[in-house]
Amino acid sequence: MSEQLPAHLHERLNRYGQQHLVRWWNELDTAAQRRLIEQIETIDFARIDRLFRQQHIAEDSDGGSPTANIRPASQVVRLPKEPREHADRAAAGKMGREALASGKVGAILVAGGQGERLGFNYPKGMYPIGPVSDRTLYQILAEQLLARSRECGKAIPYYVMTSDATHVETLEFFRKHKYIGLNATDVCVFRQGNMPAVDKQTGRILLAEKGAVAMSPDGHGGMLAALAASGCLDDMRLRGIEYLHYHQVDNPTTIVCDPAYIGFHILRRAEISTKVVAKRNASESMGVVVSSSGQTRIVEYIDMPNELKEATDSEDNLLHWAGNTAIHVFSRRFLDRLVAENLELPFHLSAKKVPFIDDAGRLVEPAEANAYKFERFVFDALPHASRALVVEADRAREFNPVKNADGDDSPATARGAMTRIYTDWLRAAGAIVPHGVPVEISPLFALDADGVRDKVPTGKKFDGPVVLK
Ligand code: UD2
Repeated sequence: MSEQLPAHLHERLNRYGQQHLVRWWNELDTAAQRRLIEQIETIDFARIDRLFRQQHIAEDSDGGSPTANIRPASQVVRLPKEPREHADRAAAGKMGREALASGKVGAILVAGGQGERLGFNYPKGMYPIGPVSDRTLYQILAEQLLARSRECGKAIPYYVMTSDATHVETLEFFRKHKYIGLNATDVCVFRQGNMPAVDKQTGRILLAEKGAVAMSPDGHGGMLAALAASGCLDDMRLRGIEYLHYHQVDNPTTIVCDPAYIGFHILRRAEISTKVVAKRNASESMGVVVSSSGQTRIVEYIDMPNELKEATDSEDNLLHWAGNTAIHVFSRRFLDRLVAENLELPFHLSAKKVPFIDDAGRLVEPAEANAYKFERFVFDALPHASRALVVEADRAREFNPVKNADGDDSPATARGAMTRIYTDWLRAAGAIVPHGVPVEISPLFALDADGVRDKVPTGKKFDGPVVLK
């Protein structure tokens, strides 16, 4: 018995030229028909249509590029050099620890990405990155949060954003690993929304199977709607959370809930803060923090013309040096306000290879980008902030992401960075670590060099691979 496609859906599909989505309707069993109806109900066809047309207008005309009158980021808290700057950073650390100790701080982990570049068939957070222990990215980041909670004497809630691509396996991972020692009630795993992929030429929505639309996560900017829809924003309010430390799953050297960073955010009365590091070179694939008509913004690397990427100042340094680490602090009231104002972050279209079912019913694996995906970027909230703070971070210490299977920003470079950081801590504590000996320090043993100093006797020699935990 075949379900009838509801008349209102038929009419909507016809109106937007998307009736091919039900071409295989009669081949589907009732359950598949119901799933397809559910998917089609979630699609805002008018928005997809508009976004596709705008993209073609943008492509056809030079359209007043988004980087018309940008200036280098202003109001940056640079890495401390002068004694006063060190004193400022110490005061910020004190303020941050007070906020942590009074239970005002939560953490957001974005882990919904599909991690295509890594070639790993599970959620990226499950990637084994510990240089000696092979502990996963999820474990290393969650252990940091647990260590920070113990240090400040207050549970820090972890809001973990997943997508259809990562949700089930992430939930299973945390359950299987007993939430890495965190209270299960302090880990809120919430799922972001999806957007369909469309054919790059025609704008037609693609089918991934005869009975399923090709859907992808709607970008880390989907976090705003997902925090509201999942009740996580209410949960933050109920817990008295005022500040959220936001970080990506791909960077094991993130200083999760860095007290000085949170402290600067509070002292400078910012609504959103962004940590930046100096880009390695002009062509590095990183968004940059800029000022544009008095507002702080982030321009993604794909939107930045080369002449701007390569522009230098009188000392031959990159004019647009402030690479976006995607480590933010958000004031919860700022997020509340954006949701209350129904702020719709803009969608960015990116050309991708998306397998699809062709008109003859065959699955096609395209050799080149055949489709557009639609993503929201969380940093597009920046222009809506009354004050947006930019804080420089020490790249070698804090920014060593896992993005590519090899080369730059790969598991090898991240493991190398972790070994270097942990070796530095041990040597600073007076231990002896011969060159090339891989050492690993769990956050539960120590969060920094000071923590190691308290636990490792001076002169202790490490002559083989070791995990201190
Ligand atoms: C991002 C930034 C880039 C730079 C770099 C730093 C964007 C568009 N670019 O590049 O400017 O800051 O990071 O490492 O942000 N994610 C979701 N849901 C999604 C998409 C992504 O949760 O729908 C998460 C993903 O799990 C990861 C993070 O967002 O933790 C970054 O995702 P990405 O790999 O798409 O961003 P990338 O590395 O291209």
